[in-house]
Amino acid sequence: MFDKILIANRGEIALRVIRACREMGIQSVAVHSTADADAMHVRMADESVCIGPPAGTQSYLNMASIIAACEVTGAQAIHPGYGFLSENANFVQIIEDHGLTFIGPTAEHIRIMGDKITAKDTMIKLGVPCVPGSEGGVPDLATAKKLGEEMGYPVIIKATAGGGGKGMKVAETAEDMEIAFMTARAEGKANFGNDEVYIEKYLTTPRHIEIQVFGDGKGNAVHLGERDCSLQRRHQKVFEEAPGPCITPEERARIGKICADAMADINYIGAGTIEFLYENGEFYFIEMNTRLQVEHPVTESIFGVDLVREQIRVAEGLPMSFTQDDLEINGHSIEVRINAEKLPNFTPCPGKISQYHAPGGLGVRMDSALYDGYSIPPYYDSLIGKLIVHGRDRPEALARLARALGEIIIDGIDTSLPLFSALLAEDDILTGNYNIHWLEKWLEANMAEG
Ligand code: MV4
Repeated sequence: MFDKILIANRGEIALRVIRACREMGIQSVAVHSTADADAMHVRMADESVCIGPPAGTQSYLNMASIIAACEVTGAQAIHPGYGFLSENANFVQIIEDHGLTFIGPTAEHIRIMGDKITAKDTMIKLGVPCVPGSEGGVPDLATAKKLGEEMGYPVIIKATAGGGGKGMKVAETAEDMEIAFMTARAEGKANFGNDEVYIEKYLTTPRHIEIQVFGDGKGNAVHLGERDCSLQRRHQKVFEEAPGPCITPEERARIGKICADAMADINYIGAGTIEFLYENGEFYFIEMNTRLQVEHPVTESIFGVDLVREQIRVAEGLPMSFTQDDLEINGHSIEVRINAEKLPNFTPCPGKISQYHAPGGLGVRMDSALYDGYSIPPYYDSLIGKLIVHGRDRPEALARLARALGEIIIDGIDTSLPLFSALLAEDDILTGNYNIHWLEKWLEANMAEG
């Protein structure tokens, strides 16, 4: 059993992990950059270690400093949160070489899922439905054109190492193929040092549905239903909900079992998310994330489980505290991501919080590291809080979201909060009638970016 865990992250997710540690009677160690000396995660942890200057590359991404912080404090395990080093297979290897435990999947699973061609090939073999497309990588333009003709346009060319929409190009017709193929390749090379690409049929109006999975690393795995994360801007999620408003219990059980069985087959350990595009009643795998995700609280809310506690348990070699049969959905949950950004252009807006008041009451969870007088540093992600609401059904969750949005006070900086009140006035949001393009179209029509 761990006595002490180091959290290699900052902000709300660091607090999230510290909270789980405290409930489990485990000591927590915060690490921080010089810019974060006054951050809430440093205040809340049992101990803290400064690991470097403000830039993420020199602090929260600095593996040597983080390992040294473990040795200095006697922490036996590292929780990576999300982002930073959470999906870095080399980091996992180094942690293990130092006799420490990474709270997360194995280096091998991170590596497999980090390369999208390998991930897709693995999922096909495990019986997970995928988007029709090339078998593996596409070596040259001639092959790409041949595949385009065979599959029928539109198609999408994706860099195997891609992420965040980088290295991804749609070819609407054969005429677009040369530019799309060459651009996807060049972006893969420039951003990830890997020019390998693959091709898929382009789905025009899907929803983004992701399945939460969890494994014990010993051949047992469960699913915790889906989240609908279709409302995105520039590949950043804005509003997430569980269960998905368009997914039936039968569909959930079917795709959930496929995912859980796949994870059991590979002895997956810890939390994972299997991402699908969902169109016309069909699920198509696109990628897998081998980390705890930002939006995990909506799943926790409807299942009444603590995913971080479970991550720590399985990392200690303990079984999960539930089986598939124990997992039952209770009600509906919605999360909105509060960013320090100025609308309408979503310009990052760091600065000093002159007043902060968190919303509360039944069915309201506010995960944030803000406090009165806190200065948001300009060096990191603009996410400053997540408001998660839970209700007995979707209308109750929506009403609670509107109510909680009315209670929040974040003064001194601009935030994305006004966006959510505006979204709640839209019929399509109230009825759940949206797909991956809905938000961008709505912003174009309603925000008139300057
Ligand atoms: C697609 C697609 C349509 N067809 N693949 C975007 C980022 C990466 N995670 C996968 N993405 C997409 N892959 C096929 N075959 C459309 C997208 C996509 C998207 C997916 C999920 C959420 C928002 C999106 C916004 C634009 C494009």
